[in-house]
Amino acid sequence: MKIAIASDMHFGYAWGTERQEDSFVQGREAIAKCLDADAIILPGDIFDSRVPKPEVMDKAMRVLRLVHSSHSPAAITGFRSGREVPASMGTPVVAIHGTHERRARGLTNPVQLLEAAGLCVAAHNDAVIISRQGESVAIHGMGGVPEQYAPLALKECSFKPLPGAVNILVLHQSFREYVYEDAAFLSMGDLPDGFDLYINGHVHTGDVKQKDGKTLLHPGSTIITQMIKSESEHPKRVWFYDTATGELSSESLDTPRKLYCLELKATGDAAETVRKARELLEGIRPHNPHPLVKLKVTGSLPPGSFLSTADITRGFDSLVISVDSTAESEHFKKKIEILREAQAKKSIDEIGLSILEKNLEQAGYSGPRAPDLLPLLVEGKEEEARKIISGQTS
Ligand SMILES: [Mn+2]
Repeated sequence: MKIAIASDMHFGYAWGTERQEDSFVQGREAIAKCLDADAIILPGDIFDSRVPKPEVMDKAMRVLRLVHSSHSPAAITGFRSGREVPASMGTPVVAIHGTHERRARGLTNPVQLLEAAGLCVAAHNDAVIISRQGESVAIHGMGGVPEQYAPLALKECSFKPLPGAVNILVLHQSFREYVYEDAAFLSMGDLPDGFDLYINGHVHTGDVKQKDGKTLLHPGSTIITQMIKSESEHPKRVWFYDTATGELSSESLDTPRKLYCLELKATGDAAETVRKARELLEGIRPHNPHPLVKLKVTGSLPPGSFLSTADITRGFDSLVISVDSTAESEHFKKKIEILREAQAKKSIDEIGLSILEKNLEQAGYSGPRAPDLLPLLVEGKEEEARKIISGQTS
């Protein structure tokens, strides 16, 4: 069978900005390129937020409805959980929720909404069996969980390859070997043995890793979100897995914006730096859609001087520019560094969770449900959160 993979489409990303259509344009191209496959896997972050606006839901559903226009010879024939097999969706789509879509137990996440609309099946803590003429592929899935809980959550799912089938395990986490060196994060060694392919969403740069006889595919995102060099060097793409040969191949997308990562060392005063930055921007050839430009300014400016981003970007209406400056005076630099450090290592969710965990610790609560509490509090479900803390629900 030919299994297509399109990850991290981030529907709704940059909503309300010049880039608000990007996720849908690129997501549509990705899905269209997957339509001749037997089945499609979406390894999380299909949406950019856990409660997408109806406008975002509408556009996303119209993209995913493309699968109804194709007719795969393969079909969903069962679930590890034994739940009911849904009606045909043209080409079967198997999805997990990512970190951006995760909500507390008992609350509906947007991937479950897609399932309710007949646009995918959610594979979290389950395995979806897809069959074609006697051949079966079991797609096992675990949706994104806060990183420090991933090793335990993976164990609790007790994934085992299904005998007689090609087995794929789909996750949405950071691996400490490849993302951040953090001992609490998931490691390749935590992956259950015996799967033919491991797929991990979350990482926005696509590549294939091999370790201890295991093949781990990071499909990468279909949209540029980070504006970093690795995203400008690797194409945005969809992947294909041939279950007969075990081969992975990819097809690049044409619709993503071009990304330019520029660097400038501040030498003279602020005005001189602005002039040099504008010279660099003038060197970028116009293109449609408008290119993304990340301009990094290093070096240092005279004490007390301040670099005006507005002065640099004024008039460049056909570029989407982001200026990142470390050339401010020492006083600003220290403050910026603290913020940057906090942002780079942790998402807002993770920062929120660690603050909550500290408070719980002080309050003497040491139960395992802390990751469920934050989303409940965000939703204003204080009574339910209180019940968990007081041990009234398991
Ligand atoms: Mn993502």
